[in-house]
Amino acid sequence: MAEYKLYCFAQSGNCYRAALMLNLVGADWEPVWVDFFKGGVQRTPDYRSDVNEMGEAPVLAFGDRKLSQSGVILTYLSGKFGKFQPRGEDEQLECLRWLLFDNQKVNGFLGPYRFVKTLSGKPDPGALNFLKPRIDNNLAIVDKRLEERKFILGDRPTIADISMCGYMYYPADEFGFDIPKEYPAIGAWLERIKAFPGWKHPYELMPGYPLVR
Ligand SMILES: N[C@@H](CCC(=O)N[C@@H](CS)C(=O)NCC(=O)O)C(=O)O
Repeated sequence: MAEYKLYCFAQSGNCYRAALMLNLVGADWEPVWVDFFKGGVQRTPDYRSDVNEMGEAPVLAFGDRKLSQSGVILTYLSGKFGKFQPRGEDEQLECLRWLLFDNQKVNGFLGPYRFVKTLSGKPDPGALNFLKPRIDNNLAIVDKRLEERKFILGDRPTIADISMCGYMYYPADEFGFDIPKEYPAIGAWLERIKAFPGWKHPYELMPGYPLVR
């Protein structure tokens, strides 16, 4: 039995952050498929009592512990494996600042946008019109930052990078816009991460692709 189990599904960039980190640090892990689309298993009372009271994936299970929130999972794994860690108080705070900005406003908007547009089966123009200008604004902020440095915090990759790339490797047609093309500094940074040993595309790394409705 693998040391780590990750509750996840292929279409989730939130889950991808954790799955990618597990692969990049060389952890002994296996996925547990969360039937998000058809079964909505994450909304059942059993999932909430046994897996995650917040009703979300990803969840990392090991020993008798369960961690949720990708930022917490990334923080735990970086400490455990001594990889992709921010060093010193200033870098730790800077890392947290980018994790929070990402969770709320970068991937925090990209995920719902793609879901509403492509995966929900019923695109809602009002929701898309609300999210798109915010996405444009926030991707431009990340792109500008990456014009000046190789990784989110500087010369060295940290969990801020692994968090920030969450939804950005999914196909452009699922968003209706091409992130690496429209934001060249983001595109070059995505290529740098892709070159890390252990990198895999979300659809290769997690179960549930292609989506069957
Ligand atoms: N901030 C959380 C977000 C997790 C999240 O929203 N996960 C989605 C799947 S991508 C979920 O499980 N949503 C619950 C639902 O819609 O029922 C994280 O980074 O782990």
